[in-house]
Amino acid sequence: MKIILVSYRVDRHHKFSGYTHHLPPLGLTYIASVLLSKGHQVEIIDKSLPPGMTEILADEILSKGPDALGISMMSENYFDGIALLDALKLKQPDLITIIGGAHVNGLPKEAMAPESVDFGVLGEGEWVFADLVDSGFDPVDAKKIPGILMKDKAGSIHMNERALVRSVDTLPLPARHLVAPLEQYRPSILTHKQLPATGMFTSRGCFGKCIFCTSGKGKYPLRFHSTEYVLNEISQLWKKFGIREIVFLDDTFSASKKRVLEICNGIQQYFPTLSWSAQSRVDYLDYETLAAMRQAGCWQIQIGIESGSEQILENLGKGINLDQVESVSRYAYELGFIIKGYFIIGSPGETKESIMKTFRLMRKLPIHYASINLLVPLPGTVLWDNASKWGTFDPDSFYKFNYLTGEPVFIPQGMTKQELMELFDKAYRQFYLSPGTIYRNLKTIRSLLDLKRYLNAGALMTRMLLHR
Ligand code: B12
Ligand code: SF4
Repeated sequence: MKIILVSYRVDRHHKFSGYTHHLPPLGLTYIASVLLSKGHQVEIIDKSLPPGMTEILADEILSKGPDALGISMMSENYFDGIALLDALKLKQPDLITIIGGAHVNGLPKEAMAPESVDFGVLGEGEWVFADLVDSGFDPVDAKKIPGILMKDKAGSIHMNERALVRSVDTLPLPARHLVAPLEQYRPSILTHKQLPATGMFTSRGCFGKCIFCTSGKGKYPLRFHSTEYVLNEISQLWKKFGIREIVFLDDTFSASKKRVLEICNGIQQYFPTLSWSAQSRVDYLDYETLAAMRQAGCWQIQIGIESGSEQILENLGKGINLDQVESVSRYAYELGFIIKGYFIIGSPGETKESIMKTFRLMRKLPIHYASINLLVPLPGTVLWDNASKWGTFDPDSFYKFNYLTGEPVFIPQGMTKQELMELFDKAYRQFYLSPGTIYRNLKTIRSLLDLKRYLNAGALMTRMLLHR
């Protein structure tokens, strides 16, 4: 059977678009590798196109003669995906269409509603997709597959229990050879030191309970790849794809100290010139872990700080405190990491005063970059379920559900849209124009790429300033 897997979004040129990662759609490469192992023919199409190109893409896809097409959807690009499915079904009504991804996991029944959707997958799609193909898309057999979403004859949506890959080491390595040459992808300029660079996972899920995050509702328990699996994947990236830098995309890279120390040992021993970065929670980072990571080539650590107000951290269900934030930042700075902190503005219960606390914290910490985002309630999160109790929110504006527009979609009670936008812009100025930030970043410039990274941070800030 010929299967095409698609990741598609219309590029709306948001003001920060140029600064984000451009990485292969890993979820699709995992699904593809399982399908390939079962002898199916699979292609991956990964496109970000200017408006007005959907029909052309549909023709390109159909010229490949697919029997079935799976498409991955985040909320932001859900309607782009549906427009593509509509165009495809109009031209080839017998094409079987399957949807999956973060948006489908958040709003399964609603996502299935359009006529151009035949099947969907709730949860992790590797084995579900393969079982569905093996069932020949027969409705009676398909209905028994865990994680399946489908339409009954009466038009209602049938939904099985969420699918999870329990033992993640059973997965074949992702079929990265099916996406464009890896050199054509690159992490954001602020997040890589050398090229070619790519993304990789060493675990899935998170034990956090952050109300704004799709990983945070206990739906995706933490599961680790073994150190052998991880080193084997790095080895493949190094030898087969020539990758010299890795962005570990795990939700919480250091969730198991023992395993991180083992991975660091392995990297140091077998790939001593590999450079890499990772993100983690501050309550799962200590000096010893950070030191081992640094010694093994990790140059950037990304930490979710979110707010300078303990009350807001509590409202967000973050489960960390400001003392942890301060000590981890200082350890990381001492060890020579470039530190990127993630911050949120406009959380439930937020006031001008709490935002000022965040500004003060941003200036106080020895961090190099701040990624400051307006809070976006995403489907499938606790925040989504309660957003209208905690503020003003329009749940139908999916295409705005990204952090790139700078336009709030959620306004906490007691604040206005105007206030939020002003404080959001001010946050960037406050951080990037502070003498401490400028000094710390200037100190890191040792190569042309470092200089480029620094100038890009400057350009990002200038763009913010000129925006209004
Ligand atoms: C890496 C990543 C990115 C990369 C994307 C790289 C890429 N090309 O895929 C970058 C940095 C570019 C990115 C950008 C954004 N991201 Co992002 N990202 C992630 C992250 C950390 C990992 C995604 C991943 O690869 N997971 C591992 C794979 C194995 O899981 P998966 O992708 O979910 O796929 C599995 C299932 O979902 C399912 N599945 C997925 N697709 C399909 C398709 C079919 C047909 C089937 C059957 C099944 C299926 O099966 C897969 C295998 O198990 C997730 C968080 C997370 N932990 O998942 C957020 C996440 C997906 N991102 C999110 C968001 C919001 C964004 C942005 C909108 C943020 C922004 N910049 O404003 C943008 C949107 C960009 C875009 N539209 O392309 C949200 C999405 C929530 C939502 N409802 O939409 C998430 C969940 C994080 C969160 N905040 O909770 N992201
Ligand atoms: S710690 Fe990070 S990944 Fe885990 S639930 Fe919180 S925000 Fe999500």
